[in-house]
Amino acid sequence: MYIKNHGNYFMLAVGLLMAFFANFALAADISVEQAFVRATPPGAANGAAYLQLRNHTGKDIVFVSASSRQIPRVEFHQHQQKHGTMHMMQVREISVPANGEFHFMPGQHHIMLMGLLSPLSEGDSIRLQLMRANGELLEIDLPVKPVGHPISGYSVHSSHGEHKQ
Ligand SMILES: [Cu+2]
Repeated sequence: MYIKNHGNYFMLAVGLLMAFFANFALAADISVEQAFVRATPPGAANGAAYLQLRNHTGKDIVFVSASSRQIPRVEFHQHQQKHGTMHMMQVREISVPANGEFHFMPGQHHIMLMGLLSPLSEGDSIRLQLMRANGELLEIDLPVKPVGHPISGYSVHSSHGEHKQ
Protein backbone atom coordinates (compact mmCIF):
# COMPACT_ATOMS: atom_id res chain seq x y z
CA MET A 1 0.00 0.00 0.00
CA TYR A 2 2.69 2.48 0.97
CA ILE A 3 4.56 1.72 -2.24
CA LYS A 4 1.71 3.24 -4.24
CA ASN A 5 1.59 6.30 -2.09
CA HIS A 6 5.07 7.72 -1.76
CA GLY A 7 3.78 10.97 -0.35
CA ASN A 8 2.33 9.42 2.80
CA TYR A 9 5.32 7.17 3.25
CA PHE A 10 7.61 10.17 3.11
CA MET A 11 5.53 12.09 5.62
CA LEU A 12 5.58 9.10 7.95
CA ALA A 13 9.36 8.99 7.74
CA VAL A 14 9.59 12.71 8.44
CA GLY A 15 7.21 12.33 11.35
CA LEU A 16 9.24 9.54 12.89
CA LEU A 17 12.41 11.51 12.48
CA MET A 18 10.86 14.56 14.13
CA ALA A 19 9.52 12.45 16.98
CA PHE A 20 12.97 11.03 17.48
CA PHE A 21 14.60 14.45 17.66
CA ALA A 22 11.85 15.84 19.87
CA ASN A 23 12.50 13.06 22.35
CA PHE A 24 16.18 13.48 22.05
CA ALA A 25 16.03 17.21 22.73
CA LEU A 26 13.73 16.69 25.70
CA ALA A 27 15.93 14.17 27.41
CA ALA A 28 19.41 14.44 26.09
CA ASP A 29 20.98 12.08 28.56
CA ILE A 30 18.20 10.42 30.55
CA SER A 31 14.53 9.75 29.95
CA VAL A 32 11.65 8.55 32.09
CA GLU A 33 8.95 6.07 31.11
CA GLN A 34 5.93 4.45 32.74
CA ALA A 35 6.05 6.67 35.79
CA PHE A 36 3.18 6.34 38.24
CA VAL A 37 2.28 6.48 41.90
CA ARG A 38 0.01 3.89 43.43
CA ALA A 39 -3.20 5.17 45.00
CA THR A 40 -3.43 4.74 48.77
CA PRO A 41 -6.40 4.10 51.07
CA PRO A 42 -7.38 6.76 53.63
CA GLY A 43 -5.03 6.83 56.60
CA ALA A 44 -2.14 5.06 54.88
CA ALA A 45 1.18 6.42 56.08
CA ASN A 46 3.18 5.47 53.02
CA GLY A 47 2.88 5.14 49.27
CA ALA A 48 5.17 4.10 46.47
CA ALA A 49 6.24 5.46 43.10
CA TYR A 50 7.46 3.45 40.13
CA LEU A 51 9.20 4.47 36.93
CA GLN A 52 11.75 3.42 34.38
CA LEU A 53 14.91 5.41 33.76
CA ARG A 54 16.78 5.13 30.48
CA ASN A 55 20.36 6.33 30.24
CA HIS A 56 21.29 7.62 26.77
CA THR A 57 24.92 8.24 27.59
CA GLY A 58 28.01 6.08 27.67
CA LYS A 59 28.49 6.65 31.40
CA ASP A 60 26.55 5.39 34.40
CA ILE A 61 24.18 7.97 35.87
CA VAL A 62 23.82 7.84 39.63
CA PHE A 63 20.91 9.25 41.64
CA VAL A 64 21.60 9.96 45.29
CA SER A 65 18.25 11.20 46.64
CA ALA A 66 14.63 11.90 45.89
CA SER A 67 12.27 14.51 47.25
CA SER A 68 8.86 16.06 46.76
CA ARG A 69 7.27 19.25 48.03
CA GLN A 70 4.07 17.28 48.55
CA ILE A 71 5.56 14.49 50.67
CA PRO A 72 7.57 14.77 53.90
CA ARG A 73 10.10 12.07 53.14
CA VAL A 74 11.05 10.24 49.98
CA GLU A 75 13.53 7.35 49.88
CA PHE A 76 14.85 4.81 47.42
CA HIS A 77 13.87 1.35 48.66
CA GLN A 78 14.45 -2.24 47.80
CA HIS A 79 12.58 -5.38 48.75
CA GLN A 80 14.43 -8.29 50.20
CA GLN A 81 13.20 -11.73 51.13
CA LYS A 82 14.32 -12.76 54.59
CA HIS A 83 13.14 -15.90 56.37
CA GLY A 84 10.24 -16.15 53.97
CA THR A 85 8.92 -12.62 54.45
CA MET A 86 9.44 -9.51 52.42
CA HIS A 87 11.32 -6.66 54.01
CA MET A 88 12.11 -3.24 52.68
CA MET A 89 15.39 -1.50 53.08
CA GLN A 90 16.61 1.93 52.10
CA VAL A 91 19.02 2.13 49.19
CA ARG A 92 21.56 4.95 49.27
CA GLU A 93 21.85 5.42 45.53
CA ILE A 94 20.47 4.21 42.25
CA SER A 95 22.78 3.66 39.30
CA VAL A 96 21.40 3.68 35.76
CA PRO A 97 23.99 1.82 33.68
CA ALA A 98 25.55 3.38 30.59
CA ASN A 99 23.17 3.00 27.64
CA GLY A 100 20.95 0.93 29.91
CA GLU A 101 17.86 1.14 32.07
CA PHE A 102 16.86 1.05 35.69
CA HIS A 103 13.33 -0.01 36.61
CA PHE A 104 11.55 0.82 39.82
CA MET A 105 8.78 -1.75 39.97
CA PRO A 106 6.44 -3.42 42.46
CA GLY A 107 8.18 -6.05 44.54
CA GLN A 108 11.62 -4.72 43.69
CA HIS A 109 13.13 -1.27 43.82
CA HIS A 110 10.62 1.48 44.50
CA ILE A 111 10.52 5.10 45.52
CA MET A 112 8.95 5.21 48.96
CA LEU A 113 6.69 8.13 49.75
CA MET A 114 6.67 8.45 53.53
CA GLY A 115 4.50 10.31 55.99
CA LEU A 116 1.66 11.05 53.60
CA LEU A 117 -0.36 14.07 54.68
CA SER A 118 -3.39 12.96 52.68
CA PRO A 119 -4.32 9.92 50.58
CA LEU A 120 -2.97 9.65 47.06
CA SER A 121 -6.09 9.56 44.90
CA GLU A 122 -6.53 8.56 41.30
CA GLY A 123 -6.48 11.64 39.11
CA ASP A 124 -3.98 13.48 41.31
CA SER A 125 -0.35 13.77 40.39
CA ILE A 126 2.84 13.93 42.40
CA ARG A 127 5.94 15.86 41.40
CA LEU A 128 9.17 14.16 42.35
CA GLN A 129 12.70 15.45 42.10
CA LEU A 130 15.53 12.98 41.72
CA MET A 131 18.97 14.37 42.45
CA ARG A 132 21.98 13.12 40.59
CA ALA A 133 25.41 12.69 42.09
CA ASN A 134 26.50 15.73 40.08
CA GLY A 135 23.78 17.83 41.69
CA GLU A 136 21.46 17.98 38.68
CA LEU A 137 17.76 17.57 39.36
CA LEU A 138 15.43 15.43 37.30
CA GLU A 139 11.84 16.57 37.80
CA ILE A 140 9.09 14.06 37.13
CA ASP A 141 5.30 14.34 37.30
CA LEU A 142 3.71 11.03 38.18
CA PRO A 143 -0.01 10.36 37.81
CA VAL A 144 -1.72 8.47 40.62
CA LYS A 145 -2.99 5.12 39.34
CA PRO A 146 -5.43 2.70 41.01
CA VAL A 147 -4.16 -0.37 42.82
CA GLY A 148 -4.94 -2.61 39.84
CA HIS A 149 -2.60 -0.68 37.51
CA PRO A 150 -1.06 -3.45 35.44
CA ILE A 151 2.63 -4.04 35.85
CA SER A 152 4.49 -7.30 36.28
CA GLY A 153 5.44 -8.45 39.76
CA TYR A 154 2.47 -6.73 41.31
CA SER A 155 1.30 -9.56 43.56
CA VAL A 156 4.52 -9.52 45.57
CA HIS A 157 3.73 -5.98 46.47
CA SER A 158 0.29 -6.41 47.98
CA SER A 159 1.39 -5.79 51.56
CA HIS A 160 3.55 -2.83 50.81
CA GLY A 161 1.80 -0.17 52.90
CA GLU A 162 3.78 -0.28 56.12
CA HIS A 163 7.39 -0.80 57.06
CA LYS A 164 8.19 -4.02 58.86
CA GLN A 165 10.59 -3.59 61.71
CU1 LIG B 1 9.45 0.89 50.69
